[in-house]
Amino acid sequence: SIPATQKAVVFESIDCPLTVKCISVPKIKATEILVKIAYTGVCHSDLHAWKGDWPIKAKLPLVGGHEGAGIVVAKGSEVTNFEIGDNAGIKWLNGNCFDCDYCYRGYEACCSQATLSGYTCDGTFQEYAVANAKQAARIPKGTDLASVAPILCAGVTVYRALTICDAVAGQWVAVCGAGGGLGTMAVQYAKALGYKVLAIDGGDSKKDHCLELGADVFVDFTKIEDVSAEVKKITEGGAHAVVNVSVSEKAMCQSVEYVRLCGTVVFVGLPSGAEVRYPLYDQVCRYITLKGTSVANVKETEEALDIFAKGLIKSPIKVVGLDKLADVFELMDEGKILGRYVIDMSL
Ligand code: 8ID
Ligand code: ZN
Repeated sequence: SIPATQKAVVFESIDCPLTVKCISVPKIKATEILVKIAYTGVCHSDLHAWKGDWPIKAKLPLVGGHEGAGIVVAKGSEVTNFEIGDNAGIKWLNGNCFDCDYCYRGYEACCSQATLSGYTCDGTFQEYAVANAKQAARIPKGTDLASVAPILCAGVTVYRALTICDAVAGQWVAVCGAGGGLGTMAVQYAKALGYKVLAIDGGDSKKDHCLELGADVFVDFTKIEDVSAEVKKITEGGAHAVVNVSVSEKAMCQSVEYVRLCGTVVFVGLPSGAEVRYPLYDQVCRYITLKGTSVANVKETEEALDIFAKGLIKSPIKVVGLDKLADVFELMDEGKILGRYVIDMSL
């Protein structure tokens, strides 16, 4: 049976204390499911939301979180694709209209009706969370819900970024921010897609982490003076593609320098207030393509989960209770996390 109240972390205001509170369990609409969250990842976007880093402000008060894996405990009258007891995943893209030009073309995150978990609607830092059934992720029976949680944002986002980066198997893809939550997934999905991976991040523990996950080489931005020159040297002319998941304006700008002629840079990370400036001459005469992308659509989510289900992607996680969210945010702000922290809602 579904209780009337539950525990949650509520962002009351920007930078507010992060304490576990008791709030009402949300109600669902006809098109929605109610998911009992077993595990939820902590993404850097949750930290940006809490800090108010981005131009479009989050709703307040807000329940953050958008990498929630759990079990369907209630469904609306119009829901046909989930049964009570099924696994389900709640992602950043919580719902959309599925009936506009952007949705038809697979750009579901561009839908004017799009709602975002842990940003424009309440997310997964609560025991029971709501999602539109058609947008919620279908997670196969028997899947380890703690390990799959980071796939729901980090995994699907970088999978999409890597499929639009214009590289083909055997070519160099540079992953900048490779040791963090998205980077950890990007290194592995890039290998699964057959790319040669040049991982960029800082420190020996990140180096070991990335090489263990299959990166071909590691460039340490804290030790190498000229990262762009180093990348061009290793790749003999520059990376064919760059997927940049760092939280650094400087690193974003650098990727335009070390991408190869005719190459593509895919921007994913969203450092506060960042602007990327580069010589127009370079873009024109070096034939460079710059892309931005946000999360993934239903189809891409299915594909990313399928690759995970085949055992091709490891999920290096540390599991803590909801009361440790403030500590996780602190470590994340300092760039100290390898892979992902995942919250066990039962702790
Ligand atoms: O759909 C999207 N576009 C999307 C989805 C999910 C997350 C975008 N994001 C954004 C987040 O909001 C955040 O801005 O991607 C960024 C990375 O999220 P994350 O992977 O969850 O963050 P993290 O675990 O803190 O990892 C960031 C890594 O970047 C490294 C850090 O050392 C860390 O490992 N890094 C930094 I900060 N500066 C660097 C630099 N100069 C760097 N790596 C290389 N060079
Ligand atoms: Zn995220």
